[in-house]
Amino acid sequence: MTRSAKAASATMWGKRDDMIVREDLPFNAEPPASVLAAAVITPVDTFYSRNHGPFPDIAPREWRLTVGGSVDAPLNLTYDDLTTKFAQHCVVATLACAGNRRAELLRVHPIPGKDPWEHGAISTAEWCGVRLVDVLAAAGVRREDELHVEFLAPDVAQEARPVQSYGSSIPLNKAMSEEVLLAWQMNGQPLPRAHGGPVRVVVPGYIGARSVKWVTAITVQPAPSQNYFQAIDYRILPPEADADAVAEGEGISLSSLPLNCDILVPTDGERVSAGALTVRGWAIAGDGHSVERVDVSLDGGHSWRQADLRPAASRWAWSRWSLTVDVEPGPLSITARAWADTGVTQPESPASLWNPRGYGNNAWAHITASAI
Ligand SMILES: Nc1nc2c(c(=O)[nH]1)N[C@H]1C(S)=C(S)[C@@H](COP(=O)(O)O)O[C@H]1N2
Ligand SMILES: [Mo]
Repeated sequence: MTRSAKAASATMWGKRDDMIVREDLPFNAEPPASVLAAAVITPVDTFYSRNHGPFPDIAPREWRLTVGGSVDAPLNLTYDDLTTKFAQHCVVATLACAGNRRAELLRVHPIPGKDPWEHGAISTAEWCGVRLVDVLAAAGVRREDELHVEFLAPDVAQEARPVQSYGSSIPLNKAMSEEVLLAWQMNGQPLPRAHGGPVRVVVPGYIGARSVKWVTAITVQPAPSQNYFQAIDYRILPPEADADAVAEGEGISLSSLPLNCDILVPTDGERVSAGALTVRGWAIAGDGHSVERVDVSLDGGHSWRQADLRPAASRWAWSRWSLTVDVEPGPLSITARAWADTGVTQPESPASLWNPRGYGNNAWAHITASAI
């Protein structure tokens, strides 16, 4: 596909024309790192878009949501029911695709058939809607440990085996946490179709794959979803596994995001002026934890300096950091690592994390540039 055709698909879905379009259909696009760096709350036209099928086209008045399974009073809700019968809540939350930073993994060893996401399969928005726990309570959910909540959507994924519509699940304990929303607004606008409008699930702190867009069915059930994207995909397989031959339930299912950080400015290969250089990026800790420190190294991790860390907009949003350093003319190697309130820091190399589907890269962030 030509660059202009890809730019046309970005425009069609309300995205900036400098988005890096990985696939046209299904539409998969990430913003350039320097653009992502510009704002704490990512504008809708800049927010990454990750899809496994064509977008359903559901008018709010036609949309229905069923809530069933291990509940005493199954529900069949209209858009009006959802938006008027429950209290509204907003959460600033970062969504990150489990495949963000995959490009660094496939420079270790190839990962055929998977999009080579660089720095941009992560974005932050203010989401507004109702708490999933309020809807589950209205349905008389049985509060038993070990239950799971499955979300299903109508978009059909040709890549799934067998071909099926998108779905996934989260444990009931997480589903009952106040940060999990059924959202119909993103940054104060009606949720755009590309991001799951009219209504999507937002599961802050978990990989993006669990935030099911265009959700139409919620089922409380004794086991995780059998959907391809829960039972087969979005799992960390051992390096020697054949990703095309794994059975259901093999590998480690991804749920909460790992501690991670990245460098957005300067960008890979950029030529900057010698002298004062402000390095910028983000950091996030796992499932509701906080980032306590970010270190930056200009010598591959021999020595470190602490970056200035700004308070996160919420417990569920990335923390932004920056550090102004003095650089001499010549090649530049910039590395960053974050520390969480639990005292853990990130693994050093993508090589130690390589896995056949290229998920969960949270190695030290690293870019090279040059000063002139
Ligand atoms: N119905 C549906 N929901 C979905 C997906 C999808 O393909 N279909 N992709 C998931 C993945 S892998 C991610 S990372 C996020 C991306 O959300 P965004 O496109 O709003 O950025 O949506 C998730 N929800
Ligand atoms: Mo994702």
